[in-house]
Parts: sequence; structure tokens; C-alpha cells
Amino acid sequence: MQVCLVNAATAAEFSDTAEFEAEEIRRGSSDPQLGILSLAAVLEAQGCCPQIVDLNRMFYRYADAVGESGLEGFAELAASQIGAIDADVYGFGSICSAYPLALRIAKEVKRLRPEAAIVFGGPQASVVSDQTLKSFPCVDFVLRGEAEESLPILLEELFGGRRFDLVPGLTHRSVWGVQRNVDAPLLVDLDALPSPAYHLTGELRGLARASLELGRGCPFSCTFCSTNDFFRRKFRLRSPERILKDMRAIEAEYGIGDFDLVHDMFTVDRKRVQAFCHALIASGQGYTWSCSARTDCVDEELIELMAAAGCNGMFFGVETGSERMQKIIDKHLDTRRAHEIIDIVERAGIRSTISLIIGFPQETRDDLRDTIAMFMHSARVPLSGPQINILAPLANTPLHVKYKDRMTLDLLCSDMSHQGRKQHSEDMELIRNYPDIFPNFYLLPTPELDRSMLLELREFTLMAEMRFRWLLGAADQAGAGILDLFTDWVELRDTLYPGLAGSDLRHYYRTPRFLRDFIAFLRSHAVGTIEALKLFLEYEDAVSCAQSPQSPRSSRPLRRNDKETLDWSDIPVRKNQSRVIELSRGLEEAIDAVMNCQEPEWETGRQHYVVGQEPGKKNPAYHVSSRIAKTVEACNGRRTICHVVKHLATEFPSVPESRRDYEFVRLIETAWAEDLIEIFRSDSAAADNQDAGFSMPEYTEMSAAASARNQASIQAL
Ligand code: B12
Ligand code: SF4
Repeated sequence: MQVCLVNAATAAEFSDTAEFEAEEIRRGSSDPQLGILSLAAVLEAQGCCPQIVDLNRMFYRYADAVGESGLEGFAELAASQIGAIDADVYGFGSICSAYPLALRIAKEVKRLRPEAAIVFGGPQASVVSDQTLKSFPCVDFVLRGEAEESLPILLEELFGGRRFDLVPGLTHRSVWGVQRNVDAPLLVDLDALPSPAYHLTGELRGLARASLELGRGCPFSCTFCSTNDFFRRKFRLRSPERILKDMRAIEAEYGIGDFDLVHDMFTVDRKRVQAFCHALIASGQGYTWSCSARTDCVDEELIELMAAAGCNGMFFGVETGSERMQKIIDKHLDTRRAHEIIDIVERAGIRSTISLIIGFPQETRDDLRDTIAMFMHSARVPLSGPQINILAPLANTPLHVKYKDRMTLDLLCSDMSHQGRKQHSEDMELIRNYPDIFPNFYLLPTPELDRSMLLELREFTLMAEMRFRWLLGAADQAGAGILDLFTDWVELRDTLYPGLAGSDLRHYYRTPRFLRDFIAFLRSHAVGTIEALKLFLEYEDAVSCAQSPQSPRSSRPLRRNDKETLDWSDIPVRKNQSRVIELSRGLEEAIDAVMNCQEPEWETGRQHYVVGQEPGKKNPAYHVSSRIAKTVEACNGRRTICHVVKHLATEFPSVPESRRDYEFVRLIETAWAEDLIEIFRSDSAAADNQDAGFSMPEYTEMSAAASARNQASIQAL
């Protein structure tokens, strides 16, 4: 019996190049999907070797080859590649966001392989199994819930007695119509499961971190959540020994020591979290890891222990900053305590992600204000990052059940369900025809709040925080808060681009135009006179005026550790397309002021910074001395070391001529040591220079003599 398992696509919804090329999206979608890998490991242990199809990787290969104009054809391509795999059973994983796509692919696979069985499983198919079988004849079975025990039973029946009513958790067709068998019993001992079959896909190869399942089940009952019910609220944790065993195996095979530990709510049981941390500390392995937590299930002592055990990231679903809404959605977090926990996690040196939701039916402007205040608190804390999502009614959650008759379909739905600019027209047709199967693409009524305002607020806060969090923080501090500032901003935005809506609006916030327009708006707004804000505006101007370097052509980067001797013809180039700027005051003081909600206390005058373009870096400005600034600025990709040295001679005429070569090459070396520049060598140019009698004798001798002074001189510069 041949089985082909297809994971749920989490990347295939992107319709323009800028979207699918975004680094974070690529990174997220290259993570292995543990559900499919766990099932594959179980089947493998029973002697069946399943083939795994990774739709995300397939999408990227396809998108890279065809570009955005050909993306519409992805479902057909995926189906033809899956259909080309000779299998008796095709098992599809599912996630709400890509459920229409999965069904379109399955329909085509069924056409190509009518004799094979199509089985769906995973979080989305499980909650809409009956409707799926009723509406999509291409799907033969849905195996609901955790399937490590039930999938082998189904396969046995498929190729044996075909007594499908004996398969727990199965929804299937019978002569009486769609039948829903009783749920499969819960898997209590997760240690008994084999480790995910990472080796079948090689997906971990080349990754910096690995996902590893820590456990399943959250006992809470938030009204919008779908996972609590899926894992039947039964909190289960794998033992520390078992986790450590898997970590060691992953490190040995793939060299990875950083882990994303998957569990919806790891911190429910304090004693077990402590036991896990003590085991990690005692192991002395030095692994690092991140996890999910609730702000009411941790305190300072536990957070410090987690940090000592290698925790480097915590995800908190805080959802709303409003006490009133906390009760309405059955989350019941103390929002003041949530603010404190963000600070405690920061002090422990752990990154935190604060996830928030807007668009609840009962939400008022005051509730929204509190949520934005929570967002801004996280934005002000350097190691914290806020996320804001528009509510998506996930199928069969209490919230969906309550509002299923009042859902509306809009141009732009929740980013939870679709993050791209355009939904495929065939998806749209399915979504329109089957609201019960795809409710997550709909929006709920928000009688107290204008829905288009909410959609724009989400784009605005998210993009502004991502691109200029400190400027946003200063603006928040200066006036009545970001929500009111946003209202003023939208008035202007609407005059600039009247009628901008839907995916065009989402796109606008991702373009440099937004930054330009918003900066201009702030200058004309009352908050623009505030000291810290003025400095951030100066910063944005300086960055936009400064030039990025050129990439040198046909040359190879030198590696510092190889200790190769530099040559006059080598080309030093600023790293990460960085720019060099000069500001009238210290950026650090302005950032401190925003972090602490105070007025800045300026202690310094003009300052220099190298500003890199490193995606995701919170403060990309690196403080340097004026000499290093001039040096790095001169490394524009068009000058050789020889030309940079000549250029610096004009910048620093007071340096005696006899010392210039040495001093200026030392500056280049220092910038290299500080990782501000890279040095490229064109082998032909080096040979040409030698022929022409160029060499760097003074530099190499003096450099050796000066190496002991290296550290001191870096600090002095
Ligand atoms: C890691 C994760 C991700 C990763 C990887 C996705 C993945 N599928 O693994 C990333 C970051 C990419 C991701 C993204 C999203 N995620 Co997510 N994610 C998770 C998370 C936290 C863990 C998944 C996991 O590894 N679970 C452990 C494994 C063992 O369980 P499992 O995957 O469910 O698999 C079991 C069963 O489902 C079943 N099964 C699975 N596949 C198959 C296939 C067959 C044939 C069969 C028979 C059975 C079967 O058997 C498996 C073993 O028991 C879950 C929550 C959770 N705790 O599960 C949410 C979850 C899957 N995500 C969810 C959502 C909504 C999203 C997003 C759409 C929204 C968002 N913005 O976060 C995006 C995707 C869209 C996008 N473009 O980005 C929802 C899905 C709800 C739903 N009804 O579909 C979940 C359940 C969380 C929630 N909020 O409720 N996610
Ligand atoms: S605490 Fe998190 S995982 Fe648990 S029910 Fe609430 S939202 Fe879901």
C-alpha cells in the first residue's frame, strides 16, 4: 500500500512577488509541519514508507520559476505533481487559510487518480468534516482530530474489511449518507509516539531552528479559539527526558540547537514547567527554545528560571487590552498584569510576541483604545513585538456558532485567513458558496466600530511598528494616543488617495509611499513639535537622503577569519546595503525617552550612525565615531581600498601624510572587524595591481605590529 501525505499550504496565498519573496514568509513556511511528520513516523514504524509532498516548497519553486503572472495555475501544477506519485491513498493536511486551495488540488488529484482514496485530516477538515463530505465528492474520508492511532486503523480497513464504521474519528459516506463515527480516544502518553520523521523530507537541513512538539491541549475556553476543542482541552506534555532526547538527535543530525517548542499553552502546569527547566539546565546542553504562554500562568521567578534554562522567546496571546473584552471572550487575563509581564520578560532577556485581536462584535472605541495601548506598550519594549489580527471566525468555535448568520464577506478579510493581495477567483467562489466550510474568510458585525477603519488600523499599526517603531512610540507619547492620531492621519490619507480600499489599501501600507506620506503628516501635526519625535523625523530624512552602496561585480567576499592580506585593489563595501547618517542629537537618548515614557535628556551633540537594512532588526542604527562613519561612508562599492584611503586623506587633512596609509587602512580594518563592511576581491584586479607594482608593504608590517593595540583603538575611535 502506497501512501502520499500532503501538508497544508501556509505560503501559497501570495499573489505578488513582494509578498512571497518576503523573508519572514519564506522562513515561516519552511518550518516542517509536525502533524504530517508525526503521522509519517507512525506509518514508517509500521513498515509503510509514505511519500511526503510539501506544498510550501512546491509553491516557492513554482513562484520563483513563473513569477507572479503565472501563479493562478498553482493548484493544477500541484495536482499534477501529486497525481504523478503512485499512491493508493492521498492524505491531505488542512489549515483554514488554505482549505479552498487544498480542496481544489484534491479535486484534480481525484480526477487523475479516481481509484485512489482521498483522506483529509488536520485542524480545518476535522471541524467541517460533515459539510466537506456533503459538498466535495472528491474527498472520500475525513479523519478528525489527532490521527496517530486512527490513521493506521483506517488504512487497514481500506485494504481489508472496509468496515469504516469501526474507524474512530472517521467521517465517511455510507448508504445512510454522511456518517460521523465516535471520536478517537485521546492519546495520553505522547512519549509513546515516534519522533517526527524529519528525515523523510530533509526539511530541517539548513534551518537555524527546529520545531519540536512539546505537548497538546489547552484547558481554557476562549470563545474564538479552535485548538482547545481540537485537542479536547486535555493538557498533555511530553517528558523532559523525551524532549531532550529529540533535541540531541536533531542537533546530532542537523546541527541545530535552537528550538520552537510547539504547545498551545505550555505554562499551564507550573510544576511541570519547572521540572522541564531544571532538566534542561542539568543537561548542560545549552539549547535555546521558545514557547507559548499565558500572562496569568507565569511570574518573575518562573520567567527567570525559564531564561536560565535557555528560553529565548515567549508568545503571549493577550488578544485584547480591555478588561471588559477579556471577560466577554472568556480569556480573563488581568491586562495590568499583562503589561507587567511584558516588562519582566524583557528584563529576563527573553523576546516576547504579544498577539492581539481586533474586530470582536462587542468591541467599542474605548476597548479598541485599550488594545492599542497594549500594542504600544509592547512596541516600546525593545525585545517585545506586538501583532494585531482582525478577528476571523474559525469554524465551529463558540464565536462562529453564535454569529454564523451575521457574517459578511468583504473585499479584504482577516489577515489570519488570507495575507495576500488577491484571493484566487475559484477560491472566492467556494468561499461564497460554502460559508459554513470557510467562515474564516468572513467578517463579523462590529456595530460600534466602522469595519473599514478596523482593517486600516491593523495595516497602519502593524506596518508603522515594523518600519519605525520608535517614531510611532514618540508620537503615541506626545498626543492623546495612537488611536486619535490614526483618526487624523486617515483623514489626510483619504484626501491623498480617496477610495483606497481592500487589497490596494493593504498594499499601500507596504510601500515607501506610506512612510513618506506619514512623515509629512507628522510634520504638519501638533505632535511633530515634540523633541524626541523631531529627532526621529530627522533620522528618517537622513536615511532617505543617504545613499546605499553598489554591489561590486564579479568579485568574491574575503573572510576575515582566513586572515588574507588585504590588497589595494580590494573593494570594501558597506554591509546590508547600509547607509551612514549624522544626527543633531543622540538617537539612544530619544529611544530611552520613548521606552520610559519621558522627555529625552540630551547629553550629546551631533552623532553618527550606520543604518543597516536588516529585516526584523528592531534598532538598525549602529552608533559609530565620526572617523568610522566617514570610512564606512567611503566604502560605497565603487572605490578600491586605495581609493578609499585617498578619499579619507581629503576628509582628514590633519593626519600627517606619513601616517595616512597606515591610519586609514586601520580604519577600514576596524570597520571590517565591526562587521560594518565586507571586502571583495576581484582576482584579476589583484593580479593587475601586482603587475603594475602596487603592494601594501607598510600596511601589512604595521598591521602586524599594531594588532595588539587593535581592541584599544576600536574603542577609542
Ligand atoms: C506551528 C503552527 C503554525 C506554523 C506551521 C503550520 C502547521 N500546519 O504546522 C505556521 C507559523 C506556518 C502557522 C501559520 C498559520 N496558522 Co498555525 N498553528 C501552528 C500550531 C501552533 C501548531 C501546529 C502543530 O504542529 N501542531 C502539532 C501537530 C502534531 O498537530 P496537527 O498539526 O494538528 O496534526 C495532527 C492532526 O491535525 C492530524 N493531521 C494533521 N494533518 C493530517 C493529515 C491527514 C491526512 C490526517 C488523516 C490527519 C492529519 O494528525 C496530526 C497528528 O495527530 C497550531 C496550533 C496547534 N497547537 O496545533 C496552529 C494552527 C494550526 N494555526 C492556525 C492558523 C489559523 C494559522 C494561520 C492561518 C493564521 C495565523 N496568522 O497564524 C497561519 C497560516 C496562514 C499563513 N499564510 O501564514 C490554526 C488553524 C485553525 C484551523 N481551523 O485551521 C491553529 C490550529 C491555531 C489556532 N489559532 O487555532 N501555524
Ligand atoms: S488560552 Fe490560548 S490555546 Fe487556550 S483556549 Fe485560549 S486562545 Fe486557545
